Amino acid sequence: MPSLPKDFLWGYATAAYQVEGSTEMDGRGLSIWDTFSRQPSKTEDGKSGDVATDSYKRWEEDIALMKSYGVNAYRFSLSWSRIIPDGGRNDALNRRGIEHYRKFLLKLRENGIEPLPTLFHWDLPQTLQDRYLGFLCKDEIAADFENYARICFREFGDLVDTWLTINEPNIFALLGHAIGAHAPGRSSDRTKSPEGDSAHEPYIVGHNLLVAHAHAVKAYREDFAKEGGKIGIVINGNWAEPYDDTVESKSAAEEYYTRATLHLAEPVYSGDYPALLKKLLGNKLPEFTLEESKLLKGSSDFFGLNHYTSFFVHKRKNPIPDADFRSIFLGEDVEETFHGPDGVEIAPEAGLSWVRPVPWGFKRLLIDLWKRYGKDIWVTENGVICPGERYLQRKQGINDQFRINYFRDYVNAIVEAIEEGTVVKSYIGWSLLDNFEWQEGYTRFGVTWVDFEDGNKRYAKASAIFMKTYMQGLICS
Ligand code: GBH
Repeated sequence: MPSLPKDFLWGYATAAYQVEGSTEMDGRGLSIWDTFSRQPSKTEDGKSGDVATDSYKRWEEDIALMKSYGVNAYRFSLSWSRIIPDGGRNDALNRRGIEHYRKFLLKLRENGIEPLPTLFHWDLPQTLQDRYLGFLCKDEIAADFENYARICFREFGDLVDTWLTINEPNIFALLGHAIGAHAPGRSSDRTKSPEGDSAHEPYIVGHNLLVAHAHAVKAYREDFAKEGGKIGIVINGNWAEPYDDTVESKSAAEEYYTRATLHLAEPVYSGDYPALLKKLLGNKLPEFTLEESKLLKGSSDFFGLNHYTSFFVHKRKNPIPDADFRSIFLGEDVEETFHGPDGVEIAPEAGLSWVRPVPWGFKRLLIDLWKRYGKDIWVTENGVICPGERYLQRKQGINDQFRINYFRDYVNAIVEAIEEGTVVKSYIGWSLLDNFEWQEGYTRFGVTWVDFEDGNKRYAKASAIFMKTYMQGLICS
């Protein structure tokens, strides 16, 4: 029974630093992820994206692979430091980087694969971090990001119909400027970073990311937009299910959801932070100027959603561990758990501690976001690692039944949400390839097994084969 619309886009996602490698090739400048992952003990086994899946060189092979998987869309990110090696508005362009992405975009189009490029997936040019602390400095970063965006619109705009500005501003703010687990690694924890203020910086960075996004969108709409052209931001959102029926649990879940999911989403649609967040944070939360608020309101043509998992949430039962900077950002009084009130877990464990398959939570999230903002939802990432997958050999590893079930159930949740009136336009799985999973080193989120020990050879996993038939069966012809 076909049940997804004819123009539904589906495929897989990656991000530049996680797959490209060739970090010194063709005039690329350094990004904060190069610098961060080269410091000792910042990533698992000291790994970096220096080689990654070697996709900067193997891009034609990647496109052929996607073609064989039957997808009609590919989400990837552009590396700012390949396009403007020093990043700033007065810095030189790098034609070789621009040429690479043009060839890449053309080839995708030739193969009937709709490109969904993201301008910024966390790999800020290092020079901008050195010059003015990157996203901590609002006016500078807004102007430099706008300039970079304009160059991309000008150079690639004829080949792109849908632009994504910034990937998961909430995660960049939290992990990069409070926990210190991601570049630029800032934190109040002095064992991690000589500088940083976890109680304040993530809110400032989150704010400035939104302002930068809004400037890029204004530039696009005024000077580059074409018939059918769209632009929007990508928000990471978890669903928070109240642990039980008590008032405490319900308000804890609301607080968690507001902080973790709505904080940097709502301003894009309403022009301001959620009222509850303002109440909870007081003057820790920066205020939008009138002009910023006007710029932001309506600055996304859709709701770009990255979603992986859901939690039960209740009022905190255990004291906050020292230096739990996650709580500073997500609520000091709330606690998330996979364990339900009756001792039953929300879902079985997967291959990483923070993700479990909860398709019903995804459905609730889709319906909630649709009701709140009434914007078409573009699912731009969703995925899982199978239990123990990281430690398997290829022969076992490619039989990723756990991922098949996850994808099938999450796609079915979309079908159900659509039946109930929600508009969902895409389903993009994370990821096309096993790749460099930031501080976790090399893991296996892909529908393609990459042999990191043997020349990065690619092998389709069972999930890639399953999805081809499953999605083609669901989409109306
Ligand atoms: C996505 O983030 C990223 O966009 C993508 O680059 C990444 O490869 C993919 O997920 C898979 O991880 O310290 O407790 O917050 C998803 C959101 C945010 C989920 C960070 C995992 C780490 C655990 N991620 N979080 S915690």
